[in-house]
Amino acid sequence: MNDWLRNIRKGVGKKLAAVHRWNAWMVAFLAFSGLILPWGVWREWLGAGRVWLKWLHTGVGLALLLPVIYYLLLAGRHWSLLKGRPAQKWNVLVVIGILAAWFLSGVVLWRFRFFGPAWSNAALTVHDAFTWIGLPYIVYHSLTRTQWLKEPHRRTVRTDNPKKQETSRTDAEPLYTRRAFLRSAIGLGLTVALGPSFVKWLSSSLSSDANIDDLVQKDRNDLIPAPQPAADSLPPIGGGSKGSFRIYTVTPIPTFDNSNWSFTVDGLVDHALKWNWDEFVKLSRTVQVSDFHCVTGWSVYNNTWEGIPLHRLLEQAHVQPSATTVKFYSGDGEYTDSLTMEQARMKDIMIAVLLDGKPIPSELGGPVRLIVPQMYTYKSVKWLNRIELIAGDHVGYWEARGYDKDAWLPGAKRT
Ligand SMILES: Nc1nc2c(c(=O)[nH]1)N[C@H]1C(S)=C(S)[C@@H](COP(=O)(O)O)O[C@H]1N2
Ligand SMILES: [Mo]
Repeated sequence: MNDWLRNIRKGVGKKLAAVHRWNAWMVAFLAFSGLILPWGVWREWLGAGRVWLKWLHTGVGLALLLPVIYYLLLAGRHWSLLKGRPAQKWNVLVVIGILAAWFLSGVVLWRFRFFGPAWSNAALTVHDAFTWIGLPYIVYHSLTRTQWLKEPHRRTVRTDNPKKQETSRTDAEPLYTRRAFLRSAIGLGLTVALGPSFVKWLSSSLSSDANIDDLVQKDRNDLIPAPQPAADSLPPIGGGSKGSFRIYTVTPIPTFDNSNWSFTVDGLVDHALKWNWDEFVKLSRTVQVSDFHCVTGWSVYNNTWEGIPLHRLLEQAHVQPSATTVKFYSGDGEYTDSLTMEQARMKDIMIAVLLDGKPIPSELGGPVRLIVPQMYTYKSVKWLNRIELIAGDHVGYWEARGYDKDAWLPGAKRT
């Protein structure tokens, strides 16, 4: 695309340069916002701003269609300008391919409700994969094209003084090696900087192992005695979870031991309930297998959860007729969510204590987390330690920040 500069005085050249500039700025913004969005530290820091940033990312992503369409209208003429320059032609094709993959997978992620978890999941993998391929490519492309890396005779090509061009050209010769060196240095630097994260991403997305074992190993919770898995839990009747949990938290990960953990059911109930860990692990549990779908597009399938069905605790506490909402509190002191009374009576909602026969590790919300299989998992409060029955509405953490109050999965049974 160096040719553009040479053809800059021609109309097409100017238009192409403008398209390129617009496209570059939009991609830069998308890269920046796209990298920040899933990043734990930023999730916490951005709070409500994250939802805005997500909308902006989506909006700019959709608007990316404009420069691409405009380019396609000019493409014929651009192509003839690139005659005899296969490398440049390849560059155009690669960039358009990357943009198309980002765009199409982005549309699926944007319309996740229409496409459902299986498609969103595939789309997220594609979106991520092309970030790993596309970003280094584009960063390399823009770095090696900055003015200071170019041969001086390119830089002075615009001058009308032939003498000056002449001198530049001669001066330029020794610099060519410097340019080549810098290019390889940038390539190498990018490989070293991004390679390890790429390999890590690749292996985690290819392996079906959720690494739950690792998390259980280094679990920072210290609750004694450990819950003993039921026969259906170990070996897990679901055959073991498939996929990787992404560890989401809006606070630092809280840890618990016997001295600071308890579980409460209170509010509009006849019998408020409170257990310490010793008492809580003795409550009888059931086992269920369900899928876990985050609204941002990743899923973990076939999780075998063992725990206490929510409806059983509600019956035990005798919910008063005036209660309309069940409010769930996280032991992180920050995160809450709610279900209507009717939703909360669904038989598959579980106060989970074990995952695939092992104690739920602190990263994944242990010792106890909520599981609402028929809804997106922002409803599945981690580090659950209190259930309050209230009259009126409660707007949960993410719902206050723009998430849909209706978290039903497509095709949910709702009973
Ligand atoms: N306390 C608490 N619970 C939470 C969250 C959180 O940030 N804090 N994130 C929710 C979201 S959006 C998802 S997708 C799941 C993620 O669960 P995981 O971190 O175990 O993968 O937890 C949900 N429950
Ligand atoms: Mo989520």
